[in-house]
Amino acid sequence: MRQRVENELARTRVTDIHTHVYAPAFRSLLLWGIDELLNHHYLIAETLRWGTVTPAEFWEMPRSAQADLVWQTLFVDHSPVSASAVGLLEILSSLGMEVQTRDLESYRTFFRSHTPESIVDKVFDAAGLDSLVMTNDPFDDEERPVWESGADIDPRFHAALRLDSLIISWDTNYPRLRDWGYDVEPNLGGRTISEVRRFLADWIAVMSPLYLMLSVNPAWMFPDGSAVNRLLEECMIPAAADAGVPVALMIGCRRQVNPELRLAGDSVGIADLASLERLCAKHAGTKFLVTVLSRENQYELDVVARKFPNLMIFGCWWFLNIPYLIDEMTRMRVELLGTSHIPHHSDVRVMEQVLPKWSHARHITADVLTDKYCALEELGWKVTDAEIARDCADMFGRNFWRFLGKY
Ligand code: RAT
Ligand code: ZN
Repeated sequence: MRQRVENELARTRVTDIHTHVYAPAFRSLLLWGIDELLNHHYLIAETLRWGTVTPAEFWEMPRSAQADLVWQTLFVDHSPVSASAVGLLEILSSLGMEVQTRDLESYRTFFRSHTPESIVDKVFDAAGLDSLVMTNDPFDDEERPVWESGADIDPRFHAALRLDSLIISWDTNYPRLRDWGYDVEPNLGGRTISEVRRFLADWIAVMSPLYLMLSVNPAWMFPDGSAVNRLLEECMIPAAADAGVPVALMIGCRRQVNPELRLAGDSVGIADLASLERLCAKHAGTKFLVTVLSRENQYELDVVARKFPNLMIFGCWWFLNIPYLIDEMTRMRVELLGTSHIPHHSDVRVMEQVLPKWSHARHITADVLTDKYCALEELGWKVTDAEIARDCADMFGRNFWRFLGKY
């Protein structure tokens, strides 16, 4: 049974529904190569724990020296046993490098023989990826001009319109909307709501996003009359409805608990998922794609998903994306929801990271499904290869496209 499940999973094509990588048209925004892999913020956080340099000293260093320090600290001075460190070695190994040489310069040489396009093709092929979804922010000054130039974007890279800059950072960013010709007021008065709707419609027309996305902190309560919820309910949800796309919510990240660590400075907190229930109930006609950061919320999230067909839960987000917790969460979801969920997304920032992410996803899903199918066979229920293939295709992509109404 294990072999049959593995065979089908090896053939299953993946849609990676949330990442932070960009199509090659976005040029330097597409991160790839050994120095970027070493400078991933997950590894930076682990390096700074050893205290050989302060965060301030680290940020002063040139990029390649930062990568050298991460390598020295996490791979030479200590054994690379954390999930992120193992993941890096898995990348090197699956691209054909010898990890035992521990020769950082030879890894640099390997990547120098590639181009962004060649590395994208190589990892899409090796990871069995059909397509992925980027995270796209019109407030990003490097990203916006690429969209405005009408660049030709590799069709394997879909857009998602991320609205944290607009909604969570409203107080900082509303003046930029004014600069761009939208008549908005800080307190959301006057024409603000309709002008924000116009802004969203304009960017939806430019990006054709598969969904609109927002992350909220664990203290998020719904409803509460806050500016965040007004912008969510009066702008984001209606704009998504007009575009016929879901609203994606990521719940439970406490941003910048240690700002010195920059991107690595965010933390986690337990959220109140009764708010999510009230949101799904009030907006029954809206489809919500949701992931939650706290391990403690996972059981509750699965139960909420049982109550609301307009809620599709996805992925093992961020710190949850370690084999130990992916296994736990996938088992619990399968037992509570069958195959009607999206168990994995990669959240990668550096292109090659999809390799270990999706090999773990396949491996752990094989463990879980094998146990379940074996239990069925003990009851006399025979599972066909076609049924195994169907279940894998659902969980690795089709449930997403079906939820979008595009399958
Ligand atoms: O997983 C990450 O890399 C985080 O830094 C976040 O970007 C998070 O996934 C998010 O989308 O907010
Ligand atoms: Zn993310």
